Amino acid sequence: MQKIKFNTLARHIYEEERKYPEATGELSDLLHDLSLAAKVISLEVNKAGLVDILGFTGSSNVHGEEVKKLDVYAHEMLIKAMDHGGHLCVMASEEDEDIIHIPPEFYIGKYVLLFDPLDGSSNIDANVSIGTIFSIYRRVSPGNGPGTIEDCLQPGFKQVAAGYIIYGSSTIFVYTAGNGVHGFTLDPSFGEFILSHPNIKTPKKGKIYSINEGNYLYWHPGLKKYIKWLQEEDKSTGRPYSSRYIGSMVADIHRNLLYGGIFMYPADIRNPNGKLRLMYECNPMAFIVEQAGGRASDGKKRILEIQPEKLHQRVPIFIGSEEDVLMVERFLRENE
Ligand code: AHM
Ligand code: MG
Repeated sequence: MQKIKFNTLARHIYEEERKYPEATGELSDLLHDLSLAAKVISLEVNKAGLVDILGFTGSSNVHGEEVKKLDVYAHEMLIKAMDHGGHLCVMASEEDEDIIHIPPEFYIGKYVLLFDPLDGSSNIDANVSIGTIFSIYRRVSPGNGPGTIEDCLQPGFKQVAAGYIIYGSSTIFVYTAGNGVHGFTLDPSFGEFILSHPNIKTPKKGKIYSINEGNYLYWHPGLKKYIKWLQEEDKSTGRPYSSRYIGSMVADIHRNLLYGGIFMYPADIRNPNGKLRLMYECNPMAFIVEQAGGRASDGKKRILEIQPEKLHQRVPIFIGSEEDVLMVERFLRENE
């Protein structure tokens, strides 16, 4: 078993920051505040199964108080935890149509935060893993006033940091600040994220594919051929692959990151741009997977190089082990 240094997320962030003498500590503060929000959301997610007894989400609880739906709760908790730290100039959330301004009474900072508060939220009632995804950029708009939409619409390669938190059999916080990918598991007894997955590297080639096969009929012919190819037997290329699909992107990609494999949410006849959002889901996950040695594309182009046009833009995504993503790109190209 690999011996892992006993370290907390807070200390790890601080140690990483010290490697860069020019660092101001602002990014560290942001990551720290995010981890605090994650702990609070994690507690609430763990209670989700009790809402039938203690009060339904979206209705009133036993005290007659309004109980928020968990994704709305996570959205509001993140804003509450992040808006007054003095390091952000603007935020955007998958749960909000428009950008989120920093209230005028708080300091305006130089960073931009985008997040999907609770990805895979349709899985909540079945006790299946769900997660929070975040993405951090530097502001690009001039001046020190409030940030603008321009600050939010930056291509993914400009991300300064990205991460996700999965609320699963345990809660794990995974992040990159451009210097590798590191994972921390929450010890619920004393409420600290402890380093459990230092410097995650994803296998160059996997044995797992993850896609909603119910959409088969609507796929691109190249994709149909690729999936059939994965299911054929050929020992020299490690086929057939196993199929695994949770339906929570963040959990599906996390599993494949550790074991190797490919996650796909393609475009199809009904959804010409796929389903997943570039700014809240695809960019942060692409940054993390690339940092772990993997690859992420829309079938042709690197996800991180797509110039976003709108906040809630959707893109097809093929993400995971490098050789697997290269292979699906080839099938798509050769069967145009
Ligand atoms: P959400 O942000 O509303 O939860 O939707 C995103 C989720 C992803 O986590 C997941 O990969 C995908 O939707 C599943 O979609 P489908 O049910 O079409 O397979
Ligand atoms: Mg989502």
